[in-house]
Amino acid sequence: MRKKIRICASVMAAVCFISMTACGGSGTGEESPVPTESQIVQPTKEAEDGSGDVDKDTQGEDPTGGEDETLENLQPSRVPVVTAPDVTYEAEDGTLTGRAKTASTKKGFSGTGYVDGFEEEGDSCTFHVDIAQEGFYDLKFVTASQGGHKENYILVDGESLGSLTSESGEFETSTFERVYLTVGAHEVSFSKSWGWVMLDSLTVSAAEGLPDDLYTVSAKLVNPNATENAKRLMSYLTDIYGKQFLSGQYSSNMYGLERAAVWRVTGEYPAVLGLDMMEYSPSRVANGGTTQAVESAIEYWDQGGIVTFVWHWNAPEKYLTGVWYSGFYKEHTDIDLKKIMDGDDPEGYDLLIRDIDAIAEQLKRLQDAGVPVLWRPLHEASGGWFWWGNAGAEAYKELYVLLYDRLTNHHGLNNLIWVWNGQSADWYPGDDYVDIIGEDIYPGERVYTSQIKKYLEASEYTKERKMIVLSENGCLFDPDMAIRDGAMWGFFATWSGEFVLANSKINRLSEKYTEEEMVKKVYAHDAVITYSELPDLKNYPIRD
Ligand SMILES: [Ca+2]
Repeated sequence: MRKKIRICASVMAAVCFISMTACGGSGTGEESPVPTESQIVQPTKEAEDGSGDVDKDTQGEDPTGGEDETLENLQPSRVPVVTAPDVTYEAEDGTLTGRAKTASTKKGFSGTGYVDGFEEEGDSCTFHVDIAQEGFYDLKFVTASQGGHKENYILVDGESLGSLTSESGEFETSTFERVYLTVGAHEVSFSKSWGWVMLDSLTVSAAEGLPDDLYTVSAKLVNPNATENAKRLMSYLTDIYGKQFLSGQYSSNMYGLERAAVWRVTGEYPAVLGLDMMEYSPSRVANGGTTQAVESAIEYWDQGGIVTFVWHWNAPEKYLTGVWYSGFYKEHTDIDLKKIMDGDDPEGYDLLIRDIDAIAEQLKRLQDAGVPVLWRPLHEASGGWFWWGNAGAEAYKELYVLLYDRLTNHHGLNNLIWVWNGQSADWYPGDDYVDIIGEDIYPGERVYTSQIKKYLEASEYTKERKMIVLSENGCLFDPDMAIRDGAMWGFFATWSGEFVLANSKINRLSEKYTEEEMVKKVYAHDAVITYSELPDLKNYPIRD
């Protein structure tokens, strides 16, 4: 069965508003949220000449597209487990740059000392590692913090692998799991991000194989009353999990510039459209905030796409102390979640319920239209930059469960697939409230590594296997590296604005975070599902 969908050019132009939000610790979030006239987008090339029309195949007979044989080949390669013995390299024997210097005052080190003085950008210590057997290795760094939680960069041969965390004032091991190393010489660098650590040594040891059941997840949703369409969507996600990645992109709406920019260079649209409930927060509505996010989600689902919603929950008016449209950041509100959850601010509790009920109305519109939602509220909590993450894990978990209960049991919202995005085991609310685990990762500019470390960490938040997704990303990852490493993110969802757009008013791709060649590679990759490759989700078979 073939189905052709036409997008009306005039509608496309009329509803193109700029996406104005940014997210988390890496976002900007300070721009005016109300689109001005100058932000109304002019018709783009494909809108004018109709080249933006979407052809969409559906595969009614075989919803997986009959590619099972190919899929088998795409499963993370079972690279043989390395058998080489551990080798330890002392930091004091490494190559130091900038202010990094050897020291021996603090006891507990191995070798003849350690390295400190990581103070300025560029301060680093490089270990020269020799590898005799190709495969995956764990890099075990021994560090001591010079004052609480610290994060610093790890690079292998100049490629960033992400951040290494040091917590203790005593020398302790922090492991970077599953780093792929070829035979020969490699440079492993510890480079200043936050600085203020003492680096003692690096031990390179053979990594264990991945757990056999890493991608074996249930399609059963935590809400026993989940709608058919929610079950169908989760069944599809489960079927492709461990084999393929769904492409995703945050954008202000279906015709947003971010999607158009991806299409312009790849000829493909993302399978998942990322949207925000932010403007439905009562304190934004009161200030004139408007959005068409729900309408757009309905249209996208109707046209065969998948939608995910985050909620930048703008705190109730009475707690806003800074810029009203930044009222989800802790700095712009004096709301005390612990006080509210402890029963010491009953008015605050009522206001939170009022806000939840306002969002429930919007989610209800989606449910009434048959739209299942990959629902990601209270995100990035453990980072502490949002007010819901600023009062500790316990208050957050109480709020998460309250939100789940209110939406599910009070409002009867059964179209939600719950994507938990607290990003720390201590903040996990329990298996009964989570369908999918999301990690948001902004590794820097043009860092295409798989982020396997975060993937494996997320897999250990719970004993029951849950699907793991990259719920927000800055740059894209290289699918070949992810498959090799086993970082089989169920979907990715690139954040909006500067992460994709070179200019906030036209659909020109920015190469700051991801180069055009990599965007093309990702969207053309056999293991990446684009919008045009989605099956007919409204008739997809429901798995147990
Ligand atoms: Ca040492």
